[in-house]
Amino acid sequence: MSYTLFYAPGAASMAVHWMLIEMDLVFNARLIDIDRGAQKAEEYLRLNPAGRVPTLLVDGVPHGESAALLMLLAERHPQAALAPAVGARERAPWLEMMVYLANTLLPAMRDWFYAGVDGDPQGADAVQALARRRIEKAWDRLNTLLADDRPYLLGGALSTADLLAVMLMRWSRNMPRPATTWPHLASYIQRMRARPAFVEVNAREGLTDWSNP
Ligand SMILES: N[C@@H](CCC(=O)N[C@@H](CS)C(=O)NCC(=O)O)C(=O)O
Repeated sequence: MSYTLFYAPGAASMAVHWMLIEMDLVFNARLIDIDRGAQKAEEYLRLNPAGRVPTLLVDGVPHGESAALLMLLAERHPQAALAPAVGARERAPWLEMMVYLANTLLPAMRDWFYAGVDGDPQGADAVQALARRRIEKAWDRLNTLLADDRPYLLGGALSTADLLAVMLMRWSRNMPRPATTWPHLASYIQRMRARPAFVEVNAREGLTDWSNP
């Protein structure tokens, strides 16, 4: 099995990068400078027609979409146990959480950061206001879930949902109300940021602005 990840520091590729490290897999990492538009280069568009990161070459075949890549990796490496097995009690809540994060929270984040780029700049404020409301509703929901002191989103075991959620929580760090201001999210984030693989992905991506003191 061979993997090459095309990533940008702190971008939607981060959860995939983190998972590859968490699973201790051998992979290549290729930096795409999205600030300079490298995601729109013809060569990259052949791999990822949307012109976005991440792209993961799996045995030479390109695939995109962060949540799908996390689920695919979990399926290809069941021994890492980052997804509940088919038929397990936690399988349905895991599927539900992955789709919720990918389908509700991630697009709201995209709207928050790209309102004036993906849409009409004149309407950007209204798009951002709605995005903010959706994002904060998601933090309310996850905060309530974690109020029973479960260590991970699905209960007792780390899963791809944690990697995706924590990456998204990181993105809120400069928002008016960052995820860290919700009490149960704050302690969850603290625990997740202490994971050696999270520390390592930050180091490899050169990120220093959202780590534990
Ligand atoms: N739904 C996609 C979203 C990917 C995405 O929006 N990536 C951003 C970085 S976080 C990107 O590539 N931005 C550059 C651009 O849109 O030009 C996923 O989850 O993989």
